[in-house]
Amino acid sequence: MVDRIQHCAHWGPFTALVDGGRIVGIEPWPEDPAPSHMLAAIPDLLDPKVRIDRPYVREGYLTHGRDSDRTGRGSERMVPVDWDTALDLVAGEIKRVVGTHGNDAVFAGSYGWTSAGRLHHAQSQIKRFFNCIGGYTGHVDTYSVGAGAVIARHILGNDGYGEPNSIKTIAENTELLLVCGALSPRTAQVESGGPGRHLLGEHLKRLKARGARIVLVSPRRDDMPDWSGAEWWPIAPNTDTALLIGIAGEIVAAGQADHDFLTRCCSGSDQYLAYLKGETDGTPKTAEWASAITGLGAPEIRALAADMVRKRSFVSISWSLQRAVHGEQPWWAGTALAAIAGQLGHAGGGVAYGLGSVANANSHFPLAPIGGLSHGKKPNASFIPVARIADMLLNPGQPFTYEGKTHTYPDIRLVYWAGGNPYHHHQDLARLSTAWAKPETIVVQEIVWTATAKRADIVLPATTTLERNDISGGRRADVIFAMKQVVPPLADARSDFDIMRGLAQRLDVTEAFTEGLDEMGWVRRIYEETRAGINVRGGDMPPFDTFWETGNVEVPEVQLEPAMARFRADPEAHPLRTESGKLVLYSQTLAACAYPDCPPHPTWMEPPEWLGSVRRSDFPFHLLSAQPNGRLHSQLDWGRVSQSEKQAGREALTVNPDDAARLGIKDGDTALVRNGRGRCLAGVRVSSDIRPGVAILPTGAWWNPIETADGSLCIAGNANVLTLDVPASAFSGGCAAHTCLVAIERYDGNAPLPAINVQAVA
Ligand SMILES: Nc1nc2c(c(=O)[nH]1)N[C@H]1C(S)=C(S)[C@@H](COP(=O)(O)OP(=O)(O)OC[C@H]3O[C@@H](n4cnc5c(=O)[nH]c(N)nc54)[C@H](O)[C@@H]3O)O[C@H]1N2
Ligand SMILES: Nc1nc2c(c(=O)[nH]1)N[C@H]1C(S)=C(S)[C@@H](COP(=O)(O)OP(=O)(O)OC[C@H]3O[C@@H](n4cnc5c(=O)[nH]c(N)nc54)[C@H](O)[C@@H]3O)O[C@H]1N2
Ligand SMILES: [Mo]
Repeated sequence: MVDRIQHCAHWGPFTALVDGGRIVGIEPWPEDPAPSHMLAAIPDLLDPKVRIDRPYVREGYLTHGRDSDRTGRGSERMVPVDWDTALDLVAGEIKRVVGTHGNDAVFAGSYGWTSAGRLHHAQSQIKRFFNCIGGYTGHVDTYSVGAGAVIARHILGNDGYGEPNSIKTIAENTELLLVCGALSPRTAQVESGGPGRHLLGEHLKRLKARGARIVLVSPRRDDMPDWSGAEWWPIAPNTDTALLIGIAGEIVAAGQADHDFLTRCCSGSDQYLAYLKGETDGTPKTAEWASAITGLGAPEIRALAADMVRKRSFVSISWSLQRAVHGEQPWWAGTALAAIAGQLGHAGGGVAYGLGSVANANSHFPLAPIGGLSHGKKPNASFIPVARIADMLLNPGQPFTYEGKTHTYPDIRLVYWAGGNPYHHHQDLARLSTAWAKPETIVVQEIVWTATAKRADIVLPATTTLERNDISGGRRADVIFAMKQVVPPLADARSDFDIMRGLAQRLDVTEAFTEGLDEMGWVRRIYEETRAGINVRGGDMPPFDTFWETGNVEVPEVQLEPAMARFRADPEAHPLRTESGKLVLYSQTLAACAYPDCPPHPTWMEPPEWLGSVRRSDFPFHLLSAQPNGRLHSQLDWGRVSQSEKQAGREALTVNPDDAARLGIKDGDTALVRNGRGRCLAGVRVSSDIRPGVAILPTGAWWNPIETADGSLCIAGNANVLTLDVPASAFSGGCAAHTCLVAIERYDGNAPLPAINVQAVA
């Protein structure tokens, strides 16, 4: 008999077909018009070759504890132990570190996407646990949007997710859509907490059917679907700020700026307009000026400026643009452009960040108060901007800046990571490796033997989402799904909740941690909290038992407040939460900071590595480590979908045919990609969909370094051996992965193929 069991992943809802405890099929939810192709890899979550079957302790750590040789991480044998031994060891170490050095000495920021369920959400579980015992050093912001969220808070008064101009409103009203970055079903496949229906394609089709003009500004043509009919403007990476400023400068020079909006609704427009006119630096920001930086045509830029005023126009800026040095600037310059062009506050006009970057970004569903596991209150203040992890470990006691204030890095003795993979997500992995040897103890709670798990002292095996009960519900979710247990737990693996409960018992905080609830008790509570929140807003949802029985429930749609329209009509009555109550075009806060890398108005500044830089003679290519099409970051890299998109077992590197000819490489060859920070191998893919001088190596291939005569070489093609670990600016400290120059050559050596399925256990 085949059982049909409802579940949901980050890339969508599905029914698992189970026969005799084995998954024999995965069916997408029939109501999803565009299910993700990644669903096919779901059964690979249970692959015993990659799974951690029981707790392990690094041999040197088992013998010497915190006095062990920490450089042995990643190379020493991992010794299997039973759960009591592992949990006693972890609990004892937490007590020791907290008792001797205080809670700030524990880093439990534990960034990472883990699995979709809201209860077993690993980051929430460990934050809740550490809050029960006095706190931890955490992180603020995300790798996704570090620089962008910070600048948006200061110029718009929200984190940039709040702009209510939905993709539906755009599809219905916009006449000219300027897309900087991507607007692509590729990234819109996924949502933290699980998407419901994948609707981006349908909205784009409606926009196209209305005859809207779409301009795709991106180094790659496939950042929008072919059928969208977008014009492709192949910009040099990291130069969009110059384009957006140049367009604004042309509008101002043509006397077409919306002075009414600038005067009533913006603060500091005089200073910004002076910069555009060249009054402050002697350089008028013209189409020709922007053309020289971006590599785009000046006449086209000038014509686009006129069109942006004439039509109902919208600027869509991907999250990717701010994952770069000076990442604040493209968001700010795009917002300023929408203001100058007279578009903000009109339906289908304005600016949005990250449209399509994930499934529900700017979906037309409101920010439904979807429940989750409460973290509780954090008793201590210690934090870092998330992407400063290596910097923190390397520089205890040293100052760092964030949002205009100076703070001090804590002295971390214990790192506890659950549900994230820093050896995937962090930049400059060689630097991270140096930093990783600093803490006395590293605990990693994982489902599979990632590079991070292999470099832990104590490894705690978690069940996958398929082995436990949970509930979905992402930001702006349109549907919530029951995530029912599909198969029994693998070997000795335990759910994230069970593991943390085991630690809570050992630290005498069981009641505070569990509140007397078990797994299903918590799933029920999370649902009922969501239901209560939606009922308060006039919506209606069935009781829990009906939901669990049915397997899913629609989240009622609540009318969005047209906040920008209200603000435009009466800015005094509806002030923004900014320093002036208005849209900030010149920031007094930033003027006071006087950071050279984040000036008080949108400004073009050369990044340290880009196609216009002098370093280009040694490293001629701008590397973009975009999100992979066939997996979520590093998750399921071993799975059938991710593997099918590789080139001869290594991550595929896409380059332009002219570049390939010059380098003497062709489809299927192996390339050596290198710079001063690291080296990796990749499979060559040649495509005219990419701008010359740019190479794309999707992020997330499992780091697989080997030692060679020329130093360390990642044979799998992990882009983060090459990327730059610097803050986007002193203001945000955001991740700057997309600022990176490399050299590429043909590789004729005999390095082995990546062996992803090899356990770290001797
Ligand atoms: N070069 C470059 N680097 C980047 C980016 C880029 O664009 N370029 N993007 C950045 C961005 S935006 C992000 S969000 C980060 C993503 O970085 P991460 O979120 O760290 O990446 P994931 O691969 O999703 O890591 C999640 C980990 O959780 C584990 N896991 C899955 N389910 C469970 C579970 O139920 N329990 C536990 N305990 N563990 C589980 C998975 O095996 C995996 O190792 O990467 C960043 N890094
Ligand atoms: N399939 C899949 N989807 C995902 C993820 C995944 O791992 N897999 N990860 C999810 C996560 S956590 C996040 S945060 C989002 C990220 O969403 P994004 O940041 O939007 O995704 P990226 O793929 O990094 O970048 C999108 C495109 O931006 C373009 N780009 C990069 N730099 C520049 C630039 O300087 N100028 C211009 N004009 N274009 C540039 C690149 O061509 C790239 O294809 O994606 C989410 N969606
Ligand atoms: Mo992200």
